[in-house]
Amino acid sequence: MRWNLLSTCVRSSFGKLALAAAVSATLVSVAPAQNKVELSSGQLSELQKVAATRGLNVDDLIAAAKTYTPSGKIDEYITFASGGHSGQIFVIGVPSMRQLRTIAVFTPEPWQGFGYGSGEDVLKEGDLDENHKIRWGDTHHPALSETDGSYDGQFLFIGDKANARIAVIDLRDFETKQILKNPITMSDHGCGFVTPNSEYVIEGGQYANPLGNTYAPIEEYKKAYRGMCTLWKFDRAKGRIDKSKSFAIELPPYHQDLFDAGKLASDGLIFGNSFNSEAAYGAIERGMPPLEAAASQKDMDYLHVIDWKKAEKLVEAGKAETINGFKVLKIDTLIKEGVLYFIPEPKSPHGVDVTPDGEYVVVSGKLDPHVTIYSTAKIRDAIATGKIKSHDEYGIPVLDFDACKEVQVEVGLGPLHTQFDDKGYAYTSLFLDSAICRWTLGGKLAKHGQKPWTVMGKAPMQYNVGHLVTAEGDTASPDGKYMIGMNKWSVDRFFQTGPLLPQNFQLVDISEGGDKMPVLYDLPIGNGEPHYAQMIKADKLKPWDIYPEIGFNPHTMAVDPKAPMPGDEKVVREADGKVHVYMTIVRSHFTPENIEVNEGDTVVFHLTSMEQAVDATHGFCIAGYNINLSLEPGEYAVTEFKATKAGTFPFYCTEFCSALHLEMMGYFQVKPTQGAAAK
Ligand code: RUQ
Ligand code: CUA
Repeated sequence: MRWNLLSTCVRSSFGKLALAAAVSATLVSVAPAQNKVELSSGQLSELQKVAATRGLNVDDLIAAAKTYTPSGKIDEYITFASGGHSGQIFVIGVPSMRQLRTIAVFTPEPWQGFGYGSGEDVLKEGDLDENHKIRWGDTHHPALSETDGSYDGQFLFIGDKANARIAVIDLRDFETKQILKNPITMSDHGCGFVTPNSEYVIEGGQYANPLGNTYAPIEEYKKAYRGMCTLWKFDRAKGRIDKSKSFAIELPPYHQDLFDAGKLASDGLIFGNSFNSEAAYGAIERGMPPLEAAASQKDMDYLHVIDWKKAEKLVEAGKAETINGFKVLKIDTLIKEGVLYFIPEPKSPHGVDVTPDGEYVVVSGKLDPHVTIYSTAKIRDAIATGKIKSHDEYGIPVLDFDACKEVQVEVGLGPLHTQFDDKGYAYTSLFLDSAICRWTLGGKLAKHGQKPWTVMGKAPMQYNVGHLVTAEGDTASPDGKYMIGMNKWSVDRFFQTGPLLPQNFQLVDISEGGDKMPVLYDLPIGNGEPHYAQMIKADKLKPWDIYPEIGFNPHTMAVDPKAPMPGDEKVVREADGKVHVYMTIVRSHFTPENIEVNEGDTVVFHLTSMEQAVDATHGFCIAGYNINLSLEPGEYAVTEFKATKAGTFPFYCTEFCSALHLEMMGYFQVKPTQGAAAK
């Protein structure tokens, strides 16, 4: 028989497809030896019909086959993407690009019961003070915990640029365990990035502030305002940051931007870039140039090089000062002890990314079509031999640019961030070109037969790509294979959802070399503006399917002594004067079902889910009191509130958990007190 070529959309590339090659065969086989797919002529014409009606070409069919993940099959990689100003983290499977979960971090989220009667302590820890609650965040840079420079799948950290905060997420239950407010500044950006064994989580500042969150007139900017880089000490056994062992590095009031920790060859160093080495602070109202112009006058800004192992020793030796209760190493100490050096970098730089071998640091220049590649060996040598060209206004030694530079590669317009693969390639996002540039690395990572530091090709992005992520692409052992371009604009890619459009995550196949980088899938992100992401091999994650024991408190990661077990259910007024409700939950029943308190009582609900079946989650909401909890199998939750409103308030389960889910309810009644009844 003869194949009828697709009528609407066949491109010449159709001929490339194996199926079409065997034009006169009745059975056509598609390569993979271990999973031989055979299409009968009937199936092939069915496929052609579907393609024709849906307007798909052969490349589309191949992309679909590379990403389509049949029901029940699990993705090879998991991506943790920052949720931007949604304040959350998105969990996305690769290559299917299915969104698996949102992790509530800085913003209350009712489905997870985060911030609606539970998780309050975590959120509170991140408040400015009692009167200044913060209930959102601008998440930028998630960082997976590392062992020897590679992801270990245990913890996840992320910063809040808007309020200079950092959060710790435990990947056993994907829940936020800790939020800390930086005590010395109000905004950050390069947060978080981990040192190779997660000894510290790095939080680089952004907009300079008088340290300690105090006031100083703006005219005193150069004198009173400072930048910073904070090293949060991570206690892996506890799964928490230890604030008492954490410290900050004082920096000049340039706007520090992104940071990365050295590894292998550069272990012990931290690299950070900065813009606004002009120390501009705006004041267009007073006839000065606008900030964006004033901050872009000089040709060079400064790459910061911090020796964190030396800094740690100085802190241990008591050389830090205390600002707002937090240890800070001041600039003069850093200079005297040789902890901090600058290297010129082309103006208005953005990303700073250490190569997998730790031998090079790649810095992009937003206003320069090059990436500048510094050799970490040359940097160490310049420090050791004192190749100091000048000092900045604050006396910080500036190393000679040429002595530290390895090479510059012209990648295109608006370079921002760089990731790596297992084939000796680097990938740099180009914001203005709306593309990702693939170029070859030099040194030990240069692959035989390729010219180092050479552009291989570009993958077009739709549109305005900011960050990008490749599989384990910022570690000592990248996988390559997949890349996601994280595009700020989507313009014409999706249904127009009013004037506010989703962002566009584009999955790119980077498994082949040269200039081959086909886009496989577009995933609209309709929540906040994502920034960075990390993509980890799925089998490195070992999440719990249910909590390990009944009565488990996710905030203490232990069985809670207060967790009620069957037989303990009761409503009692305890010595603290509060009414305690001890409740157990199991399909499809709350015990007790009727609860009555007096108006004005403080009520504490202790709830244990007795469930042991995977995915048997119950919700618990109380009408009128802004409460909704989520109780995963085995979980214990506690919520406390004042019964200030008299009346009858049904409570019910918010998860469709069983055939009798609608019957899973009860009444919470608040009896009016004398005075209230009279009103
Ligand atoms: S940074 S787009 Cu988004 Cu925090 Cu470079
Ligand atoms: Cu439990 Cu619905």
